Parts: sequence; C-alpha cells; structure tokens
Amino acid sequence: MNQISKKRSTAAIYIEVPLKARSSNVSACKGSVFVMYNYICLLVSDLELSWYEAKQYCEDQGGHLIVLDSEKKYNDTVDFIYTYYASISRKYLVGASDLAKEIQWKWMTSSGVNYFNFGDDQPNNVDVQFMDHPANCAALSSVPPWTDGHLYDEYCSQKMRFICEM
Ligand SMILES: [Ca+2]
Repeated sequence: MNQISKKRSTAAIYIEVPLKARSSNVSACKGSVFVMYNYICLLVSDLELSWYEAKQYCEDQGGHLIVLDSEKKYNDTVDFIYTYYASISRKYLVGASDLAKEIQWKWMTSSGVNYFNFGDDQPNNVDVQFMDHPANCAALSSVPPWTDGHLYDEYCSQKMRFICEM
C-alpha cells in the first residue's frame, strides 16, 4: 500500500466530489471541507456511520446532519447527489428522527417545520436489513436502485453514508 492510498484509507473523511464538480456550480464553503451548491454548504461522507455517530461527526465539523425541511432545499440536495454521486448506489442519513416519539418526525434544527418528503409507504418503522429493530432515523434514497429521491426510515444503528450541512 503506498502512502497516498494508506492516507486515504485512514482519513476520517474526505469529499468525494469528482473533477467535473469543480465547476461554477460548486465551490468551497469558507475554506472548509464543505462544498457550496445552490447556497447549501454540504459534506457528503464516504464513511458509513450510525446515525448517532454521523450526527456527532457533523457537529465535530462545525455543522449538523442536513435538514431538508423545504421542497427547494430537498430538490437541490437530490440534484447534487444525482449530479455528483450518481454512480454510488447508497442511502444517506439526514438530520431527522422519530426517536423522541414514534411517528412524530422532527428535523433536528427546525422549529415546527413539518416538511418530510417520505417515499410511498414510508415511514413504516421497518428497516429491511434489521427487521427486528424499529426504524427511527431518516435516510435520503437518492440513486439507483433507490431512484425516487425520497426519505426512508432506517434503524438508527445501521451504518450508512450521511450528509452534513453547515
Ligand atoms: Ca419509527
């Protein structure tokens, strides 16, 4: 293993924005590891963490798990993932849960905003990989085979990619 690949594999996180993302549409946010897209400062992880770990990670970076509490912000974020991460078939944890009370979904930073773009039959409190655990944390399904760009509820301890914002 050479030095570069060793460094990459042990790095906590890095931004996986392809070269084509280095366009006028995307720029660095305040010299940070976040990137600006349509006025949203995003950090898309290549790590897979639990929702709790991802929440802490985003906070350690000076941000929080992304809050998609408006149609525009939701669509812009899905566009970003479609454009720059289309080859990656993943769900991404976002900053919503019904941990406090089942079925009462809340965005972690918004007060009273109730915009949740859940997919059909979601949330169903079922994680397909952990059927015996309640699904209390939200993930964005953005790319094939989850092409509908909606939210799904997942088991919070399941390790997944995630999106921070600042
Ligand atoms: Ca739930």
